[in-house]
Amino acid sequence: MQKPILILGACGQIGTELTFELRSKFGGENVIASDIREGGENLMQAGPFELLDATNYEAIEDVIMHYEIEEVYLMAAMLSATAEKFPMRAWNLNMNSLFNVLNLAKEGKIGKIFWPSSIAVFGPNTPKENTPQNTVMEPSTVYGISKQAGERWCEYYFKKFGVDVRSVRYPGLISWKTMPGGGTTDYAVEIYHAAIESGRYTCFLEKNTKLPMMFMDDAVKATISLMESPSEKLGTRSSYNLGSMSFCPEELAKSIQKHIPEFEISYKPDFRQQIADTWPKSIDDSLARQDWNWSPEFDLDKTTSSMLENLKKG
Ligand code: AKB
Repeated sequence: MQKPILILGACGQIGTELTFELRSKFGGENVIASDIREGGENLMQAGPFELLDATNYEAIEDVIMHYEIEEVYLMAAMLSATAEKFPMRAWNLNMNSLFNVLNLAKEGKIGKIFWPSSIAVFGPNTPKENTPQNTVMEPSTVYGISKQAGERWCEYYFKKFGVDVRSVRYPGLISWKTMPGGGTTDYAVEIYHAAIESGRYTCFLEKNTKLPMMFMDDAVKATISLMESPSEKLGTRSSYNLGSMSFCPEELAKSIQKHIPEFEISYKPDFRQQIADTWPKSIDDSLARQDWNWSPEFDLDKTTSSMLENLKKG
């Protein structure tokens, strides 16, 4: 029998889709969605929903005890662009929420944790192409520093206390159900909405800024498949590199023009350009492929077809 799962940050870009998928797999009543704010009706009505602040240890503990939670997916975080504006808030949210779930697991109150890291753990001195799992990191953003520190703490809690924590370094994620909020890779979602609504888009990154990206279906598949892997197969307890496709805004625009030939893009880089310039262009994810059979399904054109088709139905 499936033991209950708690999603913290269920109303965000990844949290929403993860909640839908876990509910369809394990039944609505076994997946408790929670967030600091209310979400869409279909998320709140298809199973239990709790208003919950991921930085409040006692409140999380109460929910865990009430539902007899076994697994927690901690999806609440402040992303790269917003974190540059509110460094201390970002540090507090990103770190305290992680300590809360790590400590609950250390005390034996939950069995397994998923915590997302990001390509933002890498920095300007990291090799940019085919970035290895283990390499120079030195992140230079508030968000990247919090994710790198988080990775170190995950590995520490695993080694020192046997906490079963699992993680991937997500690239930019592209989805149509929920908008991303406050990230540097958000252009890759905004552009599809703009293509349909107005036929034009002004991009906040330069046309040749290549970044690792992934379609949401692949990201959800990776997350669940990592969580279902036997513990002894997982040699990495900091966070796994996770790759799929890499492209720049100009290539994305060309992919959209195959469906909407009159689509126009222009470029007006802002402060997010400096963040993107410090991140990898492509990722070596051979360890994830080897340890838990990771393999993505969506390339750029398949992503574009799915995004445009679903947004048009809208
Ligand atoms: C962001 O742009 O901040 C995120 C990320 C790559 O972690 N999408």
